[in-house]
Amino acid sequence: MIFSNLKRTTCTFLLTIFVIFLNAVFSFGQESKDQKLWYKQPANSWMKEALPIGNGYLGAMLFGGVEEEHIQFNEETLWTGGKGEWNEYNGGNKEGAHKHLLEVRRLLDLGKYEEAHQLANRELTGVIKADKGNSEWEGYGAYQPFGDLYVRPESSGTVSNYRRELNIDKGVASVEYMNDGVHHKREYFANYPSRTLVFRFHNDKPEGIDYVLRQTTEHKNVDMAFKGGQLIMSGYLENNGMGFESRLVVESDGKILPFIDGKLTVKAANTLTLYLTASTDYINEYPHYSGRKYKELNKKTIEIVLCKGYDVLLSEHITDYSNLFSRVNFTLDGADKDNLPTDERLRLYANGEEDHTLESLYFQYGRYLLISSSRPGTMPANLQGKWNNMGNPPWASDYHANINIQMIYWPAEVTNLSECHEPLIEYIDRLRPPGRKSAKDFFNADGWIVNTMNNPFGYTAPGWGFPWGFFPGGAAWYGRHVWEHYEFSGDRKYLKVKGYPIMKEAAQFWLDYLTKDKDGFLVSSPSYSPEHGGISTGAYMDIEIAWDIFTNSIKACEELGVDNRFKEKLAAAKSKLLPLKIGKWGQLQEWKEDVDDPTNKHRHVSHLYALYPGTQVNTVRTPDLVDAARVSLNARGDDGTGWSIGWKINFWARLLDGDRSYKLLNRAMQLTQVDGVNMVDGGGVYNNLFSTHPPFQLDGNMGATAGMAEMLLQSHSGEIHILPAVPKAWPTGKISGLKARGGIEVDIEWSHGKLNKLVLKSDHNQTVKIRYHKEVIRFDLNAGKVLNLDGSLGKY
Ligand code: FUC
Repeated sequence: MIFSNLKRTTCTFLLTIFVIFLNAVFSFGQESKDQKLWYKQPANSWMKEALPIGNGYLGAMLFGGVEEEHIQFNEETLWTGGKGEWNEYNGGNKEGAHKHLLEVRRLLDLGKYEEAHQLANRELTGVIKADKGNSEWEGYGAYQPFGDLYVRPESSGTVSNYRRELNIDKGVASVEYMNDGVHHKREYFANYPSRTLVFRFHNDKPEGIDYVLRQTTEHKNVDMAFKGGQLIMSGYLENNGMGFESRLVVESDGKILPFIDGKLTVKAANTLTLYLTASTDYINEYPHYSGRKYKELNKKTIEIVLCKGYDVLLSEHITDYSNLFSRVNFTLDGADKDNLPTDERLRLYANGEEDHTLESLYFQYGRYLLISSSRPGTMPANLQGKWNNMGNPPWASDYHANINIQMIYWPAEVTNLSECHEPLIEYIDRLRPPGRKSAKDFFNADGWIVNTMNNPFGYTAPGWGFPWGFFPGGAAWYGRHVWEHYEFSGDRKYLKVKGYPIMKEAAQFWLDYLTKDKDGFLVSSPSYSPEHGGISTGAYMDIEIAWDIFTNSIKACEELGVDNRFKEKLAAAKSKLLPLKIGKWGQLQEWKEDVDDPTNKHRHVSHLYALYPGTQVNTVRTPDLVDAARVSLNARGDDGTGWSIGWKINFWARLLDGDRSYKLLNRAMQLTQVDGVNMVDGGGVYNNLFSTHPPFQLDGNMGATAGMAEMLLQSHSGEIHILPAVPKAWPTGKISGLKARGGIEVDIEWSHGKLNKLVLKSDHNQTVKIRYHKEVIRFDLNAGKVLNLDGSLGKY
């Protein structure tokens, strides 16, 4: 669709006024110096060097090559798997599997663990296509790359002053260099309101230069055509027939020649602007998960994009993005090494040089990645956010619910990005229909469950092998997110209409699933501590998760004044849960039996769920259990995969040991070049600040961001704890815009390790307890008014 000049002018005029208004409201770009990742050379490696941009729907990795720019891109719903691949696919569910449950339990009661495991592993596993074909994820599906865009600017002679950067205050990436006396500048951004990726190539050669553009995809069955100024790539996945289409608008002041041999040449141009959108026929609706009119959607998107044009899209993007990003400012005292490229800073950091600005940059980068991969109306961020360049990615790049997806969302509320949490909650809600069937099929229970691996096609059954695949606790753990979204926002309507129904059903499953042990305590049988150890009755993570969903559902009933009888049932079950136990070497037990191995360094530390993200074990009410958690954590050590180290930053913050949290943060930020898959002592970051398991997983980034917030502010035990775990390494700093439960915005300033200034804002009247060290004081917060406190919690 080509717009007439008149139409374009009118529409641009109206939009410009709109954007001027937005700019006035948010006055972006006037802040102090912007935070950036920057490099003196293009990227070679997708995983370690390329820079990510994204708008939730679409993601792109930018390489910044001089001779050829490579932009690899994704659309969040392009997945193999589902009914399209295999008509019998039904979320892994297996009718009647529960008939074997009693026998598994009986064997466990007799102590016949191996037999119980064999039976469970045969009968309680999810159904997956037997023929694994040529992909590990055949029958289950995997997140797919969409395509690759290559742009070759005519170039010759030497290149100087090269700079590749990602400005995370604005969400804009750029590349700049001189080539043979010509200045080249590229700008890239991912606009969320207009669902588009935008790339601009500019040079100042008076007569312009030529650009050659091509687009590829690894998928077969694809048509590529250039029509009306748009490169349209459409096709369907061979695996499941999923239809997809991308549209790339090519705009230039040069002459666009005919599309020949898959290439488009733009002659004598000073500016080449590309607008890219893509979508598929996927919809997140059980049981078919298809039916989106994706071609119409793309057409409409492009109409709007053409109407807006580059400047409007850029302003709209910066306004939209920085409205979220700028809510939190974090400054740590120390030399600002922004004059050094990020890879150089990482090398120095690995050599032991102090760089606190790099740490605050890493904190903010987590927020950048969340905003870029999870926005209202999108799918939630998966293991790699929205960025993936492999047809057969590690762990399908899916939604793992035994730590990973939860960790990705840990920073959402506390770092003031509540809206970015919404896609997870929406996804959780939509897992309920298949999850109900899983609860019935496998356990003859009401309520709903998910297990370890979830995909976009409602896979909620246990995985197809145990121990890794068995984790019905996933849904109740999701319930913590649903509840926290309420705790932080105070949105009762949300709790009533969406949150509580999800939680209630998740709690219902545990009411049904728990059984009495011989001492009359409620335990989960069978259970496996996630990916660690064998089958058991009463792996403590289950008990802790049940405690959590019962506790929070009871609170929700009270808040809403509903379901009194159900609430009483929950309270009765909660009082009979197997109590947490301290074992023979002072550890918090991982299982009902006192069998923990003090030399075990396993990456999962599931039994400390009660410490973080749970609240059952906390310094205010359960000091003995806190000590036991510390013993367990010391035994597990400070190594692990990216996410495991991320979790430990948070654990130590909850144990109020800021120096240990800091040690782990420092460990998490060690530069590494290791790729492949490392299950034991991986961790670290690549040059592009992606955290690695290895391989790259978004959870490690987000665990660290959440951990830093947790070091500075906690609000999980009925009080707002200021600087609970600030490390000696951060004697002076300030952070503003963090959120405490109750929807309270908190600004903190400290110097020489001591609080200087505290500012609290609430949008409704409430009374809060503020803790600073041993001091706890009550304050009334008045709606819309600011409470200013000094370092001794005195009002001023
Ligand atoms: C869990 C972890 C693995 C990995 C995978 C994606 O299963 O045990 O380490 O992170 O998720």
